Amino acid sequence: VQKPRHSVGIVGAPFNRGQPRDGVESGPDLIRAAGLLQKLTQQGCAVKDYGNVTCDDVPADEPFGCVKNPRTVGRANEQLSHTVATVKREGKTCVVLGGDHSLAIGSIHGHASVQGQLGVVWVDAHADINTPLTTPTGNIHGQPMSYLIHELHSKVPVVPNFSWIKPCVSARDIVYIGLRDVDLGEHYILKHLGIKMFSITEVDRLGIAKVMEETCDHIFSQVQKPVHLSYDIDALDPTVCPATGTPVVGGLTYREGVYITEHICQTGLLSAVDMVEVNPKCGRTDHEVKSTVNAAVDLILGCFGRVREGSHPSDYCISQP
Ligand code: 4U7
Ligand code: MN
Ligand code: MN
Ligand code: MN
Repeated sequence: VQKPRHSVGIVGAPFNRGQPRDGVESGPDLIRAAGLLQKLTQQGCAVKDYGNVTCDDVPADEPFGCVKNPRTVGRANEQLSHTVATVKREGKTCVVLGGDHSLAIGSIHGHASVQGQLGVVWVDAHADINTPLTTPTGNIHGQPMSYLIHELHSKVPVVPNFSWIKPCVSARDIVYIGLRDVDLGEHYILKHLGIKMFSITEVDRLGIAKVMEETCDHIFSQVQKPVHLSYDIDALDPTVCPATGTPVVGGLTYREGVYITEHICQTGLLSAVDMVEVNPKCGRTDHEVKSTVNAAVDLILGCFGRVREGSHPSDYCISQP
């Protein structure tokens, strides 16, 4: 009997109150229905499904300033933080299936509560670093990083049901990949804090292989640390992944997207993954939904040892004539 290559814990986070569109709450079950657990098992992983975290609406959830659904999003993330902490304490690599990207608050918080200092690789068309004061939309899926970064603590007011959150990530431990729709306030924050980013322009200039080398050089420059990969499906081009709430033209190719996961897997330090913003109701056809869900599955498989050249078990023998 071979030792499993990876021990994986799956958590569904069907959050949808971090943004205005219906449908994103179906992401976890759709990704499971596309065979994620079976495929991970086939490629030699030990997989445990922790089910879905509940995210019931808090009644009379009035906006806080312009921040929408604060109590619902805050409470759901507190639950998720506890669940992710459990998965990490059980020694597994945690995969959180979204749901909108507000779930990164609970996912990263819970991860850091067990592992301490993390490297965060954020793959997205967007920076999701608006504060409750800079947000142009009030949607919390555009804000998760602002609640988590030590250096922004004094700039972020305490939102109702967010008082449990302790900033747990340092600006120098973050790398962004794929950015192409960044708000004014976000760009100021990124530059002011000197956060490492590879916008889609740098992906064009350097190529994805160099981007990933430099990403790992940056994340591991002082010490090796566990990596949290937060993957927004809208990082990929909308021709590949159209079924998402905030598509932006000119994104990563499927191949670049998968290469990111293969490279992070190779470090041996991947400790948690978020796969977020798959929204079947934003697909115009069944084909668009399938293409988006299948890409999400392939990205997760790439995180856990799938290589495109193919592979074989170490005890494999070909038959003799
Ligand atoms: B996603 C936006 F203004 N920046 O804050 C905002 F453009 O998780 C979009 O990356 C956020 O999909 C997108 O609402 C959030 C907007
Ligand atoms: Mn608590
Ligand atoms: Mn995005
Ligand atoms: Mn995002």
